[in-house]
Amino acid sequence: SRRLKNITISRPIIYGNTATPLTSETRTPSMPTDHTHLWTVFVRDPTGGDLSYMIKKVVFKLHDTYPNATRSIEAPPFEVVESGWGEFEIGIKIFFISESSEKNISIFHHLKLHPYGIDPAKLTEADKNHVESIMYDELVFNEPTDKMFEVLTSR
Ligand code: SLL
Repeated sequence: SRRLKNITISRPIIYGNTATPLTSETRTPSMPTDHTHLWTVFVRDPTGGDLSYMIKKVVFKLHDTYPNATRSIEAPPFEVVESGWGEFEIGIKIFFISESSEKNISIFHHLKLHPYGIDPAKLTEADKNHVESIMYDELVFNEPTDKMFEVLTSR
């Protein structure tokens, strides 16, 4: 596959996490009793579309306190839903479709469980019940292969 010189093409993604405190309704018997939160870490299209046309898999590396800390997600939604008690850095490795010949990219996300950064006096129940930390980023493809260019521009 040929590479297209002097061409740069980018596509937006969002990544990050949502978290909510566990309650008697959401806690399940299989969860360790010291777990306090339910959370989801994800990579998504900002407009809600399916990213699998360009992303082959996303590998999420959780804290070593988790069983099977390396979670390889090979189909959308590219996300991991877990419970836990602590915040930590999650490694996120994005792998592109093979036709792209693109190297995988690594990003890090600090899992946020607590609603800090808001004036405690203004903290509402809604703020305490739903925490999120979401980043916007652009995947930049320099001199993409002709196949990748076609994949990216045909939608
Ligand atoms: C630290 N930030 O530096 C903490 C680590 C680890 C989080 C947080 C539960 C794992 C499990 C969990 O929330 N680990 O029970 O499977 O020490």
